[in-house]
Amino acid sequence: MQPPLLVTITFSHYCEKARWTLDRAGITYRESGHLPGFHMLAVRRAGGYRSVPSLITDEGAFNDSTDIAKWADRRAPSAHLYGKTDAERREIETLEDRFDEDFGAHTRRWVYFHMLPDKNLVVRLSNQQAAPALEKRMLPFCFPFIRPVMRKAMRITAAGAERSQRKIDVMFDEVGKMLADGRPFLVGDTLTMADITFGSLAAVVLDPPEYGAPLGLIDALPPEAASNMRRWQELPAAKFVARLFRDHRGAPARA
Ligand SMILES: N[C@@H](CCC(=O)N[C@@H](CS)C(=O)NCC(=O)O)C(=O)O
Repeated sequence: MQPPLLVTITFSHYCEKARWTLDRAGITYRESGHLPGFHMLAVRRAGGYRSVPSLITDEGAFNDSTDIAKWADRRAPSAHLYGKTDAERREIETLEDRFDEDFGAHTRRWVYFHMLPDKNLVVRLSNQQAAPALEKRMLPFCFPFIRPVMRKAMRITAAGAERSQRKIDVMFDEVGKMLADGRPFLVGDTLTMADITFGSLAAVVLDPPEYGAPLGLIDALPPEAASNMRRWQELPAAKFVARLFRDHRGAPARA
């Protein structure tokens, strides 16, 4: 039997959430990494539905990072992805949903707002990814068509990016307050989906070196955006993310 196939946009933070989850659960998988835009065909071909991450398993396709986490939890209960008690599970599920809905879309929009104007940066970053050579060759020609589609789909405007920046500030503040009592993880005494979700979705604005695909944005984005990332990196919630990546991102279980 083939290991499950994870279809990704390599540098996408929801995809990092899925990769980290599978790695943490010790589940061996193959990754089929793609560039934005090109992922649509790849995911449909593999048997998924449009967006990534999509995990193709012998039980069918799972098209959402949380569904992938729930599947991994059933396969590897001893990883305690959803904690050790029912009360912890409820808290973790609530946090995971909040981070997915109120945070992930904002870190992504903020980064894309600063990245998309610079075609050379997008091409350079894409060339570093573990993605098909044909996609890399086609990107410089297709990017002028892909960029407006991305801007429209994610409502990437100056006003939107400003709103996202405020939302990121608020979430970092809120998580910083949770951590102020010195807890080692957001919920309970072990790494759970609350930490993996927050860490992954924050990572694109913090640039931890252990991220599961090349990022290196802090040195590549315009100075104003980079200095904002440096400001965020100093916050307690960001230092927590840096520690999660350093101590718990772990060796990949990819096939
Ligand atoms: N709620 C979904 C969000 C996934 C998502 O937004 N994926 C983006 C990449 S970061 C995507 O595939 N966008 C392109 C599309 O929908 O075609 C999850 O947690 O998996």
